[in-house]
Amino acid sequence: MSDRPDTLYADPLAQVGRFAFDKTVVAVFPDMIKRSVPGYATIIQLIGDLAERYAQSGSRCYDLGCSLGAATLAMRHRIHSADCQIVAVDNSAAMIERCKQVLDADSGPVPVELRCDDICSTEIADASVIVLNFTLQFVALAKRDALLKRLYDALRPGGILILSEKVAFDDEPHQQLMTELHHNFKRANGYSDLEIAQKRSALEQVLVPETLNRHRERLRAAGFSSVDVWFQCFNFASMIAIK
Ligand code: GEK
Repeated sequence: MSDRPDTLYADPLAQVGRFAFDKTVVAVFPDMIKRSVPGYATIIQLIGDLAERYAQSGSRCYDLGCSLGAATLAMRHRIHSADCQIVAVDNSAAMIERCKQVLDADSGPVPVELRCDDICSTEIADASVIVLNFTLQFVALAKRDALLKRLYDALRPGGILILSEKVAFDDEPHQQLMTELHHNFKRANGYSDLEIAQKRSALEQVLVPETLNRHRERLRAAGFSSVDVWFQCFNFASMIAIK
């Protein structure tokens, strides 16, 4: 996977536009996500572990908002159940185009169907594993309840949803502390204060985080019986929900 350094926000911009998953972002995406999301590599590796454990024979495993297919690859190399298929979906044509090259260069044994589609309307059925790795945060708030209900309905009994998100906190001092620790993480990874500020402004109203309690409520309302956090670093968390 290409790993060009992310310098998209390094120079002062007269006007910071809305963040979009276009060709410029795709070109630097592996570097951007690794330097911006604490725990990203660990979460990807553990998605492989969870897929190995929960994938059911003859079922589908979904990577929703797959970007360049990191979670898809992790699952592809760990699933041993017979006749599984991975379905990787993203609505950015630029992401899908590059993801196809990444997957073509990989010889993992599980077949992958790659779809350029909106996860809110794409067909999802007969699933044993569904991954939403930092994707729900980009879906309009008004659409999140219906999407999660649909994912619950598409899962087989015993199936798992892995939901990773940037999260918000009700307690203002704690929110402030987590934001500062996250910005320190980005600084330690070579981003300047200008880059951090411009990226933050680009993501305003594009990436909308919710509290862990709100996520728990939504997952329970969708029908999931077992819901909890399995990974957290600052304001980045991953939850497991089991049907
Ligand atoms: C990873 N999961 O590397 N339908 C389809 N795709 C969408 C939608 C939607 N409605 N909204 C956003 N996306 C990946 C990382 S990145 C996270 C996921 C980040 C896609 C969007 O095009 C982008 O590729 C991805 O979700 C979010 O494990 O950049 O912080």
